Amino acid sequence: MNQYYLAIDIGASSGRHILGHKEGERMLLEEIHRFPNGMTEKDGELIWDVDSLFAEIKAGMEKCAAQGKIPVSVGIDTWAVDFVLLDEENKRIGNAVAYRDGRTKGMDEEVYRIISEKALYKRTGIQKQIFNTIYQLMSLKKRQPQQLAKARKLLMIPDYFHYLLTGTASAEYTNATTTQLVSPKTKTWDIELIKKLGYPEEIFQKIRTPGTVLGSLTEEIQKELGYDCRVILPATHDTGSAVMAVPSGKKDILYISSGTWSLMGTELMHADCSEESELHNLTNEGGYSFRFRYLKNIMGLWMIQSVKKEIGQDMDYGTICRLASEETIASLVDCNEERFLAPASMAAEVKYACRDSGQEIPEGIEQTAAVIYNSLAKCYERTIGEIEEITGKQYDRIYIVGGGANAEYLNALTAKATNRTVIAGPIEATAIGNIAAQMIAGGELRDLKEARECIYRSFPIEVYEP
Ligand code: LFR
Repeated sequence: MNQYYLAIDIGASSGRHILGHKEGERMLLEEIHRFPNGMTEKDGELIWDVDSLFAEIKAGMEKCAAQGKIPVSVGIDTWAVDFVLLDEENKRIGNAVAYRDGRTKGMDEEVYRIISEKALYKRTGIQKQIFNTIYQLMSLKKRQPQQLAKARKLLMIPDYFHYLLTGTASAEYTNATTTQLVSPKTKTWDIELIKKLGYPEEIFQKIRTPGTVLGSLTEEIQKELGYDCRVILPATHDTGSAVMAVPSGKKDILYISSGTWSLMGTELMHADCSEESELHNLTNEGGYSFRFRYLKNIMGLWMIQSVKKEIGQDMDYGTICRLASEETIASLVDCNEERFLAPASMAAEVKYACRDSGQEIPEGIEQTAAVIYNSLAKCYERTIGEIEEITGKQYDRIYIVGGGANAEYLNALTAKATNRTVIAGPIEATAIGNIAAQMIAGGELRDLKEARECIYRSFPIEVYEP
């Protein structure tokens, strides 16, 4: 009998249930359920529909049983930084506001009135992103203090779903670090910082590391699904899970976790909270077994996803890549400018950026996509330079994992722009990393190194030479 482990991986644009099991030395996957996700507008806010998402979570879990493949354990990962607040009856307060919502505008200044930007970086090692939880909470404190006053629990999105499944509230470590309220030294909430900012310290739950068995399903959920299984925490931050699935057992790896965002970086055993690191806006996100993901957020395929959505036709990413590859437009934009975070129209914003910098203005999806892909590759090149400078190490290859690893044109451009070998795959890295954490906890894999070697053996990769 196979032992199945269920990863529920929900990204900003879609979610999926993937069952994994081991056959000899290899890991095998089966996709059980897939569903769309996206931000919607409600009460003038950009929000995630967490009720529908939870219904999808259960629907996928039901499908496992219908196929006779009841998992021994399940774990959920999602994007980072977003959260919900629960009141004393454990009812949700307000919307699950999405990080691209404009509520954090100006909240950086409010935070820096209390603690300087430099001191904050030194203390947390987390890069400034205007959407970090710390700024979202400041917006609540300033504009909706009644919500904070009523709150008894703060749960990050995956913690919330795990809570609905088990009735146990916790704060999974890798995702908690993205709040910018965790100390990379003590690896727990920086209570002094939290108090200083005037956030209610009692709403922050006990931090637990990936691999923790959170519990079994509540009786109510068991009745609904017709079975019980254990909930085991993976790295609930999707990027944390994706980086676990980099197919290499080596120590110094350079990766891009490519999806809605391109997260480019390496792993460190100790956080680098130096001024130089801050200057480059590099971050030290908490990872599996207390490794740090030392990386930079690059705007990524969100830019392509957005222009694709705007043209409103059914054009697949393969076609967009092919059309872009036939263009010769040389204009480049700085993908990391805040203007691309949530523009009214991405295609228009790319045009404006080209116009503002006196370059050729792209026309049509083909040229717009060409500008975006080339700009991303350029940004990767710059970022490698920064990381090599700071770590003093040299990386001769780039591992691209996640959904974006199938953007062949971008992979080829990346190899060329960076003059490095690109190794692309696995595409389902996030779900694979999630499953790996469960398999390690379940004793089917020894540790992360063995998991990565198993992943290397199990999934196809594509190699691009410069
Ligand atoms: C990727 C990701 C990034 C995080 C961004 C916002 O899906 O989790 O790591 O910076 O989304 O949460």
